Amino acid sequence: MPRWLTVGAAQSGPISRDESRSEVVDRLIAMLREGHKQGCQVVAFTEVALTAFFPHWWIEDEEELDRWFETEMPGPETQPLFDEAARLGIGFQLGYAELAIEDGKKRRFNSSVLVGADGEIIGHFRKMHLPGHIEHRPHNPFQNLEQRYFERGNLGFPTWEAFGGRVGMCICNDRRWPESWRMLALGGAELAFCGYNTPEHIPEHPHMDHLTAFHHQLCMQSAAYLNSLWIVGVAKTGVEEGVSQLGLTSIVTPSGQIAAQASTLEDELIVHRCDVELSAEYRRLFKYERNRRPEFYGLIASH
Ligand code: CDT
Repeated sequence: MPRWLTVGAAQSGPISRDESRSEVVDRLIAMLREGHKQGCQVVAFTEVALTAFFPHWWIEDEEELDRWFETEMPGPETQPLFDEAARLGIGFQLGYAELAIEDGKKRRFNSSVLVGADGEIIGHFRKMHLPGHIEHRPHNPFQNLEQRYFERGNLGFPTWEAFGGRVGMCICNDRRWPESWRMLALGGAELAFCGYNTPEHIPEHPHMDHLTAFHHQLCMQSAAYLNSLWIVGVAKTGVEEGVSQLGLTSIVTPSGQIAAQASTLEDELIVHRCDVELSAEYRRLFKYERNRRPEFYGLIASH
């Protein structure tokens, strides 16, 4: 029996450095409404969806850095997105920079939330694999300071019952690590969301630039097939403050095939009616119960 879930992937075009949260939220709401018109039950937004991707700049002043982060979710500027989603009865996934006070300490994470059709938060994820560098590299055309501005996530790769299936999240660089997908699959994820900000140019390895799109597709399609799950990859794309970013927002089936893909470098919603049961069918085909066992590999995995 199929389990239908209509999913939207809401790609963001560039966000300028001085664009306000409210202006960005309006853009996200426009895509949410479009998703509702097209029958989506859930719409996924990208990584750090509320601002320009600030790890591309060297920021020394702590107060200035903090302004790129959300201290509450929802907060005053994001509440309209939650309200509109609840009004439309549609869920969403949102990536954002999170500033939390934990153990009396200020902590910064690259995070995402999964929100139900009632506007309530179902799940929270913090990016595990942080790319880039800590120090200023003034000779590079742009920075990649995620290792400076964020801490590694401390929530693991949880999964949740949501939208008629088991759902997980990872964020951008997490997609390049088989362990991320494996943990999600061991947690039973049948569908996973992954937002990304991926520059087309790799400053220290320019001879790899032409492989950026290939490596992205390779990760998404192989991860979907090797773990029998749907993957919804959502880009921040276009030329953002001088950094050209990959598009190719796509919905990939557990067969590894691309079911839907964006064709622009702007705000664009793509939609696909996913049969979540296809994940279970591939797992039956490969006899996951018998064959996918962490102890085969000496792995310690919670699932
Ligand atoms: N945001 C993010 O994680 N970006 C990285 C850039 C890495 S450069 C190889 C990514 O994996 O796409």
